[in-house]
This record gives sequence, structure tokens and C-alpha cells, in this order.
Amino acid sequence: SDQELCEWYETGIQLAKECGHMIKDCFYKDKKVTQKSSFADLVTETDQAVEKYFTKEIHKKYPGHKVIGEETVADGYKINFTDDPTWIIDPIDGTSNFIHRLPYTCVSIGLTINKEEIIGIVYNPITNDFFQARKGHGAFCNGEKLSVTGLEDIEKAMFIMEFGSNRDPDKMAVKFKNLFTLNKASHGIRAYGSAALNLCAVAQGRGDGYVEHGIHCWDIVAGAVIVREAGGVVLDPSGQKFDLMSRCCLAAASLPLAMKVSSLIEDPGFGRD
Ligand code: LIP
Repeated sequence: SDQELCEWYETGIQLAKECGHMIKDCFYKDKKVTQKSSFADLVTETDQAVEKYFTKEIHKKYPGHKVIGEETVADGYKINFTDDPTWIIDPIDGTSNFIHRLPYTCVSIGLTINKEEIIGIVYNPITNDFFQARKGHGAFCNGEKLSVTGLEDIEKAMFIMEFGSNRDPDKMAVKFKNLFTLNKASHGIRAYGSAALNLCAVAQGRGDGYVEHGIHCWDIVAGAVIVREAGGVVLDPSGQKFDLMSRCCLAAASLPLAMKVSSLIEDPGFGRD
């Protein structure tokens, strides 16, 4: 019900603030860093502590809800995506930025119901930018309503892309080819190091599109709601319907721009979650 959704939204907002405080507390301290799938794919004690705290609080409040978290999956837990209300958390999106003290890092929390993205919350506690959106109710940053640029012309566009943490040369070659192609067609490319904040930037009109292959559902679920509620489109980079588990995402300020980008880029083939 609407009342239930309102309460869940409030809970997500409250927990995001608490997670943000945990991230901020550790930002300038020495960090214990561990490698995951490659020497460039990293996790810190703070990622794990934030996810543990969030998961515990959700299970306490809503025993019927599911939680999918980046670090739980990294520890070998398999993703089981169901129709149940499901909280999907990236405790720190932009972990490399966090480690290198680049203040472009955040907690990203999304809620899906019947596998549909309904709530998105992204909080950067270092710059104090709090993004929130609920399906049908608009997207906001620190209370201010967000809207995309609406740009359609690729020659006037600024894009956000990422290099990613995968070090497989074949995948990197396709990614760099896509970077080259889009840079050639537009005003340019930026890479900030956090998928969630990249999506928020598009929602804010700071850039006209974002495309990345190799990411996971926790990187993009919250930002996808925020972009849509700001009037943007979120698709699969192939131009097909967006699929949370397909490990890729194309967000744009308009449908014509999204389709143009889609026609130019290739799929490095990361497989599915
Ligand atoms: C990061 C993503 C980023 C991607 C990085 C990494 P993490 O997420 O947000 O877009 O390029 O490789 O996956 O690992 O910091 O949560």
C-alpha cells in the first residue's frame, strides 16, 4: 500500500543517513583494504560494516523483506532475485575513490518490488549530497527537485563513462573502443568512479548520459530510479528494456540520445548476475 511504501521510503532514508555517517567517520582514517576479483577490485572494512549494519536493521524491521548486498555476494552468497520487496545495497559505491580519499563516494540503496525498481537513495556524506527518488513521486537532491537536460543532439552532449575494475584485456579493448567512439561523437567523456553518483549527475543535468558495462545491480538500482524520476531514460545499452541483472546500463537525458548512443557502442560481454 501507499502508506507502507511511504514508511519503507522513510526507513531507507534514515538508514542511508546512518550508513553515510559510518562512511564519513572512516574517510580520512587508515583503511584495511582487501582484494576481490582482481587487484583493482577492492573492499574495505567499512564496506563490510555498513552492509552488515543495514542488513541487520532491515531484517529486524521487515522480516519478510530480502536484502542483496555487494559484499555478501562477494563472500560467496548467491544472488536470488525474487518478487519479494528486496533492498539492494552497495555499502560504498566508489570504493576506490574512498580508498584514495577522492570525495566522490556514496552509499547506494534501492528497493525493488515484483522485480521493479521503486525506491532509490544515494548519499555522498563527504560532499553532503543526499539524492532520493520514489517511483511516481519525483527525484530530489537535498530537497531540490531534479531534472535531466533533455538534450537530444549527441554533438552537444557530455557523457560519463568508466574504465571499471576488470583487467581482462579483451573486455578493456571493447570498453576503450566505446570510450573513443563516444568521445569522438560528443563534447567529451568524464569518469568519476561511482556508478550511483554518475546516474545522479545525469539526473541533475550535470552531463547528458552515462553508459557502463561490467557493473552490478547494487551499483545502478538506486540511480536508475533517480534518473527516471528526473525525466531521463534508463535502458540496456543494446537499446532494449533495462535489466537489473544484465551487468550494464545506459542512462540518458532523452530517448533519442539514448538510441543514438546505443547504435554506436559495442557489448564487451560481461555475462549476467
Ligand atoms: C564501482 C562502480 C564503478 C565501476 C567500478 C566499480 P564499487 O563500484 O560504481 O562505476 O567503474 O569498477 O565497480 O566497487 O566501488 O562499489
